[in-house]
Amino acid sequence: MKARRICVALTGAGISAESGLRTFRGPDGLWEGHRLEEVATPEAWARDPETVLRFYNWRRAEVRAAEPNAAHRALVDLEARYTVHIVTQNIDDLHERAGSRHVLHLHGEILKARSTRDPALVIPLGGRDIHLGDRCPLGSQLRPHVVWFGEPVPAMAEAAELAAQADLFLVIGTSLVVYPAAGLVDWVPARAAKYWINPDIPPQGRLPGFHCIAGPAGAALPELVRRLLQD
Ligand code: BJW
Repeated sequence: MKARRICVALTGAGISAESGLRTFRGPDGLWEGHRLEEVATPEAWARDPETVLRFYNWRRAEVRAAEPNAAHRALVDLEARYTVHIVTQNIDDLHERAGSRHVLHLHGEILKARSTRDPALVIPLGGRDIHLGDRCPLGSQLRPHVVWFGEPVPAMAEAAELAAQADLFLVIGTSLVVYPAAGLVDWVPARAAKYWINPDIPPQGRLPGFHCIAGPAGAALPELVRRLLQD
């Protein structure tokens, strides 16, 4: 029997924009006047953990209120023909809630907390938030299970291995400015079919060998998936 073909989709904040979740670098990519770098760093956590927790508690409420959109669902439809591995930079759970079976979170998951003493101690939050004084079983403060600037990206090795196996590689809704995630495109084999969906693709295009589709993921991705399922 022929092996199923492998699709790897690298997704970013833009795929969740039509679910009402803000992107980072858009015109309203600010939170209470803070730049992302002011609240998503280990330095911010050391300086003012209460503000950082408040930022993530607010974001968590937004995620809980959001619903997957047509782009998340199109990636589920693609599983009819491909083994689809989603490598997401997003910390929301919209791919999982849409029904995608293989989701790798490069930058963590907002619905989980982790110990500040043992990073392997990760705790699902259920319906809860995190507050100062909330402790892990080892007795240390809980923090959001996310990857801040300057922190290592532990899932990167697995993501690179997946990208190297891709027959079809999709880049959806990311500005590709944050590394090492943006470097994933360099692992994709030359033989793979490659598409980049984003309403603001620079006119010259930045990714050699990629078919650029300039449009919102909620419209462009279902259309692309329809074509891929017909081929
Ligand atoms: C649509 C759409 C629609 C709109 N449809 N599209 C110089 C100085 C300091 C650091 C560095 C430096 N150079 C490199 C670095 C490293 C740094 C980095 O890359 N910085 C750059 C900003 C310069 N990287 C790191 O620090 C990483 N770690 C690291 O390198 O570790 C090394 C190490 C090794 C060993 C020991 C120690 C260290 C970690 C990066 C972590 C990133 N974390 C964040 C926050 C996560 C938690 C949270 O969510 O709060 O991840 S930052 C933020 O950016 C978030 C995102 O996942 C990430 C990427 O953003 P994304 O998804 O691309 O969003 P946007 O807003 O940028 O783009 C959205 C796109 O959607 C736009 O293009 C729109 O057009 C489009 N769009 N509507 C489709 N409807």
